[in-house]
Amino acid sequence: MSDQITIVKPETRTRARTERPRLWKVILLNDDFTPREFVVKVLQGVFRMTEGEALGVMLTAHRRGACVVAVYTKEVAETKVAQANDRGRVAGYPLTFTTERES
Ligand code: TYC
Repeated sequence: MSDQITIVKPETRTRARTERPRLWKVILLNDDFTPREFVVKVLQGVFRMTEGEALGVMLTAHRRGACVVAVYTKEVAETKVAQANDRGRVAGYPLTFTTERES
């Protein structure tokens, strides 16, 4: 029995891919200089909030120091943070948004 051939069957089983993309929080930081109305306008313009939603987020950041604005995939979060911070800088305000990974 020296001519035995081993037949290897290809492994065809695949594993289900159930991983979801990681999400990133966009966080608004309070400061003492940016006017409230300006913060509301930026939240409406960049984050597509209604005036009521934007007011709520602005007031939470004002009172507590920071507020989570929304969660997005990394690229969208970074783009929105850059757009929002640019609006503040162009207008001469220190308005700051940051992003951090969720969990
Ligand atoms: N604290 C600011 C003021 O009193 C308003 C403000 C609110 C600024 C929220 C930034 O994230 C902010 N004019």
